[in-house]
Amino acid sequence: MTLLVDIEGWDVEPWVERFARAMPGRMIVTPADSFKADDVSYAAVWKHAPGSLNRFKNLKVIFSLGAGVDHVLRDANLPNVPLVRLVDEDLRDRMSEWVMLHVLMHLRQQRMYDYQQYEKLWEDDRFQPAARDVRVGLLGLGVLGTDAAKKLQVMGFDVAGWSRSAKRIDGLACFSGTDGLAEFLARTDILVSLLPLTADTRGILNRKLFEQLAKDGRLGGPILLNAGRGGLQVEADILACLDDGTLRAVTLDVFEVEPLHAESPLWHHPQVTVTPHNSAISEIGAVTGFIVRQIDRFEAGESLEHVVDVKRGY
Ligand code: NDP
Ligand code: OXD
Repeated sequence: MTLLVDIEGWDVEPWVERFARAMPGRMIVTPADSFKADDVSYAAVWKHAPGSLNRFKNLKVIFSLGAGVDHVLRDANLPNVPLVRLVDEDLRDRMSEWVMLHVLMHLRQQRMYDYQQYEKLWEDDRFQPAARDVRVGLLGLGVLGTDAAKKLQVMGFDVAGWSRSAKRIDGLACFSGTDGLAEFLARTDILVSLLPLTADTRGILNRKLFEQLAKDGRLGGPILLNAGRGGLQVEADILACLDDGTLRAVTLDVFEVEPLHAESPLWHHPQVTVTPHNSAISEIGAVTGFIVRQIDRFEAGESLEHVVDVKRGY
């Protein structure tokens, strides 16, 4: 069996090396190598060229090297084989760290204290609300959203979540579907987006949604964090809503176009914090370990885990 590692935008060599170490005796190839297309049984991909997987007639499984699969499903000519997405504790914990960091940064107004330090200003008279008085809402209660929600609860925040299907999670106010969205938004001071990018969620982070966020919160206006995908957000609306006070501040890890272009006003907006799509990286050892386990299961006749529902889009 041959494993094709097809990566755009990251250095492929360390991945090939790690797969080769983890799967001795197997062929690990990249699209740039010469190999027999018919020998390829598995493909591990990050942003492969659409249409390029069709020539592998004996392909059995496609593995996404990330938790999101929009980069795979944008391929309209995808072979009809199972698509497995990454579910991994390391990635999950990294995402929760990022969420905690930025929720706390907004709660404790750290950007303002950075500025004060720079200006040598000793001013400690600003109002500091308690975490219990701040309502955080997770858009998406999947693997990542649920873990972040639980960790925010430990810090004392008043946490709710929104998902497609109805859920019951201890101590968490759960809302679902289009019907539950308005009520969820109306009780949210800090909105954390951990949704996948699908036909239903594209552009969901827009003015209409921001205007439904709580207006009576303790932070002086609603705050948005998005680490889901850039395609969820309408950046022109985010900027206009920051300028007219509909939003107080945002932290964005993902963008409509990545890398974020140099002219984007998001870079230098005083109420915007930018991170370069690294809230939760795919750590090579953790990801290759996950894929090797899935291949072992598959070859032992067991079912694959975390197979994507292609129709649903995640
Ligand atoms: P999951 O599939 O486990 O969870 C997705 C959640 O979104 C589910 O709760 C699902 O609802 C909900 N959802 C999907 N569509 C809708 C909809 N139309 N309306 C309401 N809720 C919806 O995904 P993960 O938690 O593992 O990952 C989420 C996303 O995070 C990934 O798809 C990826 O885009 C992004 N990501 C970003 C990273 C980064 O570095 N910035 C790193 C890793 C992931 P239900 O539970 O009912 O199915
Ligand atoms: C992912 C990502 O989907 O890194 O895992 O964005």
